[in-house]
Amino acid sequence: MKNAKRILAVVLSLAIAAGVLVTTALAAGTTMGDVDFDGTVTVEDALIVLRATAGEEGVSLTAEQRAAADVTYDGHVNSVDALRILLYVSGQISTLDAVGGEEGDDIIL
Ligand SMILES: [Ca+2]
Repeated sequence: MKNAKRILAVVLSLAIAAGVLVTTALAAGTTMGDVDFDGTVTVEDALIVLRATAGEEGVSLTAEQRAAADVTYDGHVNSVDALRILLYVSGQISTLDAVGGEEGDDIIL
């Protein structure tokens, strides 16, 4: 588990270093991935999910946030959801609406 957290931390750090701090607008009516409800899916949303699922003190998700954060649609919120949000923000996957990705996506989770 510690190794998984370390790997994810490295992935997130590299992604941020690569300049993926790009804001991606959501389709109308879609809020999946927008964990802080500011109207856009950003790296900040992924970091909130990661910090909460890593058990960082003082960081937790409300039921509404958990619903928005479960972008793998498995009923659980974990680091994979954070990673999927990050992949979406960085353009590696084209949607958070359905698991499996679409043709042309670089990575399919
Ligand atoms: Ca957001």
